[in-house]
Amino acid sequence: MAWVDRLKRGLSKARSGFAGSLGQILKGGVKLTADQIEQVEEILIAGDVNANLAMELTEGLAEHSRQELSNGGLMGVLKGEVKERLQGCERELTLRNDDQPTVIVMTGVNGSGKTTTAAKIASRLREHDPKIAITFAAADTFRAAAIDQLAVWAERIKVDLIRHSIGADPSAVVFDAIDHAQRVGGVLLVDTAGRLQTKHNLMEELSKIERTVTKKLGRGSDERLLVLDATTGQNGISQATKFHETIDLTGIVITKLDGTAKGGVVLSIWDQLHLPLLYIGVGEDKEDLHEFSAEQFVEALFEN
Ligand SMILES: Nc1nc2c(ncn2[C@@H]2O[C@H](COP(=O)(O)OP(=O)(O)O)[C@@H](O)[C@H]2O)c(=O)[nH]1
Ligand SMILES: [Mg+2]
Repeated sequence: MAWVDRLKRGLSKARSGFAGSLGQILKGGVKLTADQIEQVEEILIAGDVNANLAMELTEGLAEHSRQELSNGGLMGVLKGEVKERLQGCERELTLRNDDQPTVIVMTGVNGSGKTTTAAKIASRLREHDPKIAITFAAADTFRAAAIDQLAVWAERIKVDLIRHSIGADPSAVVFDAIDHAQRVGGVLLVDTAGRLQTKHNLMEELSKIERTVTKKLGRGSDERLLVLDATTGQNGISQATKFHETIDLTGIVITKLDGTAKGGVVLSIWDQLHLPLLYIGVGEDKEDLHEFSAEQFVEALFEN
């Protein structure tokens, strides 16, 4: 199945709660009443668009609604406004072209999709370049199952895996993994733990991993990606802020936009954090992760 179709299928629930009800109001051909404008704002907020942004978007819409727009015209205006808002939020994954390995650290709370996303990114990199060397660092040493899960992916995608036993120091795993990546080159993807109950330790651990990278390579990691579960909605913003304070994130991956997620979280994250969105995930298969395109996303989300 082509990506655009996967995207549309994944966003089908988000769309029905969003475009469906918006489409009714934004049919065009008539001026919007103050009531309707308020309704639009409410629908956007219910779809996880943060209140400020929802207000700004509807203000723009209200202005246009004074003109006589043909059928569907106002929906087009809204899409245009959203796309304009998302300008600058797309960015490709950094890949070094010197002789050093590219180091990508995956972070995020438990269950957000770090391990699967690391695997999906590896698989996409392979697709683009079949000869690229890829190493996984199993730096989530908290649970044996976490290491095994990464091992299964490593076997499936045929990438190297550097692992220690359960309970080992994650930074020691990263240390060895960098050694390995320096020999084989290419890309090192570091899978980390995300337990919430020991948040302070988690943040310390992430800082220590980053220090290990710096000590070993004389520079920081190339990407520090936060993997965010879209179904956490506005909570995602505060999560992102905390991670950003600790490890100076370089970008975001939003997962689980399929299911019950409301697509507006994508707009809110960019609006509030201005961190680029590299990939979005709309399912569990490895084909369900893709480089983010604002144009595609907005079209899929607001399609009637
Ligand atoms: N529906 C859906 N499930 C996902 C997506 N990304 C990851 N998952 C699932 O979420 C669960 C937790 O993922 P995992 O990678 O283990 O999370 P981690 O704890 O952050 O490493 C797994 O069952 C994944 O298959 C997505 O985009 N959509
Ligand atoms: Mg994991």
